[in-house]
Amino acid sequence: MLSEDKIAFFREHGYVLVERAVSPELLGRLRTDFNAWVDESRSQTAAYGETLDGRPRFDLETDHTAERPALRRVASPIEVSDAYLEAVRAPDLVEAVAAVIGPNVKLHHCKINSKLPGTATAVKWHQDFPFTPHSNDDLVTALLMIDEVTEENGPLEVWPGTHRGALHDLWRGDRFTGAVDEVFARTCQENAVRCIGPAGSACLMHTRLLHGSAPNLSAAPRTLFIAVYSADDARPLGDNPLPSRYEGMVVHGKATGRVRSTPFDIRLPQKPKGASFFTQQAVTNELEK
Ligand SMILES: O=C(O)CCC(=O)C(=O)O
Repeated sequence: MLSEDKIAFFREHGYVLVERAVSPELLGRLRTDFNAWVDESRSQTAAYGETLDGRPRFDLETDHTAERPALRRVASPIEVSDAYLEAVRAPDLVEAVAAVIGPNVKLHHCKINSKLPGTATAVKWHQDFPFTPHSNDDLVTALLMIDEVTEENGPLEVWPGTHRGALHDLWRGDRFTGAVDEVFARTCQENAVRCIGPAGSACLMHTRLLHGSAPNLSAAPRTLFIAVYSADDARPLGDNPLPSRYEGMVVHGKATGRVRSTPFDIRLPQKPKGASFFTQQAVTNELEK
């Protein structure tokens, strides 16, 4: 169980580190499956595979080559790997999530974000809630560290406490870019705290917390299995950006048949047309030139 101190830390800062969220044995199988996907990606030149809505499951960074693979995203790995399906309902992980959003918890979507050594993959500053608005904001993004996450390998960076502040606009004109504007991003960076930890730890992050991450500058991989969970009475208000047959699966407690609403006012997101939100965020590079 998450200690009272850790629960209080999450309430205050909007994130918390959970150690040993999965067993070393399961961690080994998660790595094995991911390494097999990396090997498979060497023979590909563009995003490939298929998920429930017909978009690619495996997404490649623009600098991907057979010699230096840059597999940056696996969408809904739980549909193609027993190990990831086990991890998304790992008892220690989901109990920690339940400790911060209440006993009845369901899955919204999940993915792997990978930064292989020497690749350009980075994540621009954003909040998750504008991607996945729900009737209330009791949502947690759990980032399970498949590799050790260090200061150098492109750790998640958060601006503590911002989950208690405003929701930010991730639109530029008629484009949903999934990123805050360049000027505000600099302020976010000035306030950034890095979330590092040993493999097998998970960072639980409130859906409204501002966060981003820089490229991997090390020789070691940085692989995160990211699962978004909600309280059972938080009902989705937009399209799921990564629909899977496991959407809505109860991972802790029970389905209540209830809806709870809290007031907020945001523009609904656009679903990415490409394999992942990386293509949406890349639009800002053009807009900011
Ligand atoms: O992969 C990362 O470093 C960040 C992940 C992220 O921003 C997200 O899941 O919303």
